[in-house]
Amino acid sequence: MKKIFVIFSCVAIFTACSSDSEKTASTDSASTEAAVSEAPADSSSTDTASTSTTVTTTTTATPAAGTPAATTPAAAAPAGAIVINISTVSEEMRFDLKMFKVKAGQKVILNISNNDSQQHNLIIGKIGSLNKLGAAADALAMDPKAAELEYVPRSSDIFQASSLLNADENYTMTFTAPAQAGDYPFICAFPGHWRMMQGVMRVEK
Ligand SMILES: [Cu+2]
Repeated sequence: MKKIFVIFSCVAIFTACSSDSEKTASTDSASTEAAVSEAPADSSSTDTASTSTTVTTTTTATPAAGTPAATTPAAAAPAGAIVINISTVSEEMRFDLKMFKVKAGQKVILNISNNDSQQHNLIIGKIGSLNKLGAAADALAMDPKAAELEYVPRSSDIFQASSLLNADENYTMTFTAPAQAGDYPFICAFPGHWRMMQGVMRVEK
């Protein structure tokens, strides 16, 4: 009899937990699709703790069974990864970071938040490619396929690119930093934006 009761309560707890996490998941991703893991970017406002939370949520895309995860969030952070949060600044046509630094070969998790009412994206180019990428971005204004391309120019100088972000949309870019140290320019490639919306990812040895 006792056994049955124990089993029953386990099932009850499990059901409660999993329906809970479903609820959180659906409210968080209510905004739209695009972003891989948009939840943490918003809800994490306190720095150090949130950094690890962000990482965990990125890796643990499906909550469900492993309920104990809730109490040990930092565990799944990829070793040596760096988390960078960058946002567009509302009404100012710029990113809030002019530069961020990463280590060569390091795993990078770049959380991009579009806090502006306009659409923006973020592309990272090869060393020295700023003007070329800017020109390619401006040329998109004449390209009938630009929207389809999410305003990412067709260019071999692009190292990483986000999708086009609507107002209040977030995007998480995960990549391995280049092995070669140097300054890698990033811009918003929506035509005309790059002159204001640019910065540098500095890769250090
Ligand atoms: Cu833009």
